[in-house]
Amino acid sequence: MIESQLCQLVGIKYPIFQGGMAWIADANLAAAVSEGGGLGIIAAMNANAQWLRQEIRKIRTLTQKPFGVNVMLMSPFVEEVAQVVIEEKVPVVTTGAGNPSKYMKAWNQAGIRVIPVVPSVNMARLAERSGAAAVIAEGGESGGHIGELTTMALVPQVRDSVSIPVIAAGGIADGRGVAAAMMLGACGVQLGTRFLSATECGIHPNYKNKVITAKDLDTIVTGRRLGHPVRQLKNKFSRRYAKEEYNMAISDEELEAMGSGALRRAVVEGDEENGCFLAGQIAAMVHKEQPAAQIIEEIFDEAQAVLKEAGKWVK
Ligand code: TUI
Repeated sequence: MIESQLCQLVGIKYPIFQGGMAWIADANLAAAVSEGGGLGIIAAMNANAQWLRQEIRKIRTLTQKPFGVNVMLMSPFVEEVAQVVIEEKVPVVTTGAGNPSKYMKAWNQAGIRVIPVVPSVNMARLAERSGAAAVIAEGGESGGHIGELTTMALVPQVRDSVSIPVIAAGGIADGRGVAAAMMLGACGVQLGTRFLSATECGIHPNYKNKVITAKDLDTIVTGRRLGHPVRQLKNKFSRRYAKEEYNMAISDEELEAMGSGALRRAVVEGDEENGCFLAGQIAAMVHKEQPAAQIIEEIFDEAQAVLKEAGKWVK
């Protein structure tokens, strides 16, 4: 058994969070992860209060265990979503793609444990000062919107800069990654891409298949020109977008419009040509579809074996 302060902090068996993946992390996936002993997280993404409230009420019919909501701070509905998590008494809120400071006081007063995703030491310090219970240090190996630093560089620097618990994310697929994250000073991990292959993950079969068959060099980062770099699988859409980013005859607005609706086309329609298939660099380490609970158990069996074995280096 791996004992971690993160388990006590949020009331879970294994110190693992499921990333709040837009269009993907709904009540079904989050409930399966929570039932499996991790923390399932519903992604509020760009959805409105009504959708989020419905998903929160749904997860409560599927599991009694703790769960979280990820608030994407660039959402046009962020204000109403920030209110819904209070009204619905969500136990844990993670945030992404921005600075959550302005919401922290109200969330803390409502008894919510707030755990922001941070891409830098400065953001980690700011999160601690404004009342975060922990931070998720996410390296650029991950899928979706990413920062500049790798997990290997970011996690120990964040660990040295704050006294709240640090959760590692980005580039972690299995027990070896969990063990490595703990060596870097993390007390737990957040995984996104690995859960794309969960049986309970409702993405289009084409999406699952693309992840399962991906190879090491199959992801690409686009969106740097607009200041929002995003890691996704290579396909016709991402290659065209990458090319147009360097085409100064195309305006920022036209570039923005090219990306609009692309994630939905991937998740819902499985459109292999025109969809945006967000995934991290470890997609190549995802081999088969299996229940979320089995994924978690497999990862922690391996992490335990690796951590035990690690002691053998010291003579
Ligand atoms: O948020 C994510 N991953 C995401 S969000 C998303 S939806 C989206 N799509 C296109 C552009 C933007 C968003 C898809 N994937 N991960 C957590 C994360 N947060 N990664 C990086 C950050 C982050 C970045 C800047 C957190 C804070 C931050 O602060 C900057 C500032 O100064 O406010």
